[in-house]
Amino acid sequence: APQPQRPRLGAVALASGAAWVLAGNDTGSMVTASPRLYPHMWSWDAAFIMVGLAQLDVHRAAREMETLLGGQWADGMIPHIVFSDETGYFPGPERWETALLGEHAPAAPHTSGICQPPVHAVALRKIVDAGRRRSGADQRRAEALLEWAWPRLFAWQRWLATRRDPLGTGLIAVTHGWESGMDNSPRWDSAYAAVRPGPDLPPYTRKDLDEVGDEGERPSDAEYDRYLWLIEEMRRAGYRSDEIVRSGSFLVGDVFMSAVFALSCDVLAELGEESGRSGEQVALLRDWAARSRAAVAATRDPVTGLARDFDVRAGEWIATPSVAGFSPLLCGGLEPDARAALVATLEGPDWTGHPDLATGSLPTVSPSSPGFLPKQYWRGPQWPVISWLFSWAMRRGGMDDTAAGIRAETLRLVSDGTFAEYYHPLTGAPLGSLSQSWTAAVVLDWLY
Ligand code: 2M8
Repeated sequence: APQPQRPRLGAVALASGAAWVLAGNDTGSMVTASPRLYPHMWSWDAAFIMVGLAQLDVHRAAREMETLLGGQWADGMIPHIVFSDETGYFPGPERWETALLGEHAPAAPHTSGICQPPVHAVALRKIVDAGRRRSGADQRRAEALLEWAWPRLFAWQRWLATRRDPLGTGLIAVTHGWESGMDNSPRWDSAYAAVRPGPDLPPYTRKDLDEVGDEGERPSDAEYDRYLWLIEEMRRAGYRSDEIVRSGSFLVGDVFMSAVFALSCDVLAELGEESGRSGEQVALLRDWAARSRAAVAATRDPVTGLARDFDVRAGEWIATPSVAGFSPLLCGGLEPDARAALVATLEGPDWTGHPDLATGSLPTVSPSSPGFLPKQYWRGPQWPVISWLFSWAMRRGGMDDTAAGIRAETLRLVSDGTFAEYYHPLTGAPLGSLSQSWTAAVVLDWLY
């Protein structure tokens, strides 16, 4: 396989570089997702950033959680963006206008009106563990954060369980591809084909293309029209989640979101048990976890064994394979044979064992798949943060060897020291934004 040509950094230099990236993106109260492309706080980026910060500075990590939850809506939703004062991103607060139109949105800070995958309980776990390991003031800060954040994260999980389970099965639905975190994954192509932007879509100018030189690394204009149209629908529905789930043009049971939800319910329940939280709330978390775990397992394609999304509007399974197919490995729930088969697929020649890959980090789409586009955002590139999440969850689930392999191969990928948003799977070239915070953060966790 062709090897990346850039000089490689050793662990000490790599960890220093990662810490430097986080420091450079830190406004004091938030570490923005990246320096120019994303100068705000993104919900699931922030959680991964906390995982990295926890290794360096428990107090700073706790502060990050407080900033994020400072944008939480009154109904429990954690919005996908908490805006800084920067103007360099579209759609910004003036396009969303959540404080004006949405009854649950805070007046300040400015927030978007959709959500992202609920990885936040994992971040809280990491901060608490780091604090307890260090003891003293770090431990006190972490315990105080646990006390303060637990009910807020419980409210967030409850919002997903009650507002986003339209089929009543535990399969958590997204109302916009951005909510999945995997914006333009081929997973969403069929559902987006049914989204028809109206002639009254207010005009707009993209800003992302100013920051990423090669537009082939970003979603297309046709995709953006659909992203903006869904926001227009939400604005007109006053950001009422019941109305959006009832009538929005896009509603998909997201198997990856559901697996992350189940995982986080369990992690939050454990934290609750350790800190003497109400048995009733802990029991609810366990119930939601069990329900979503079963729902995730039930999505598997009978032939490939890969988990699938369900297009609620069309009433059909989405057959397009992607990294989300491995979602059962995040939350458990498979019989041993089925789990072993799914791990074998992950390590096999269509995925991390594909002979053309520069490193065995997890690609977002299989290089064997017709939808594979090696530099196109969520259509093939390797995202270190996705590999981190699978590695962390698989280690937790007892799949240590696979977890260690993903870690080692992804560290090899990122040892060029660019901390790119995503990487070309066949060459290892950095793509998208450089100095992306969540890439730096997960590298720090891996090296500590
Ligand atoms: C990307 O998404 C934003 C929209 O939310 C964008 O393209 O403008 C995605 O990779 C998403 O998962 C991520 O949270 C965000 C910030 O890194 O960028």
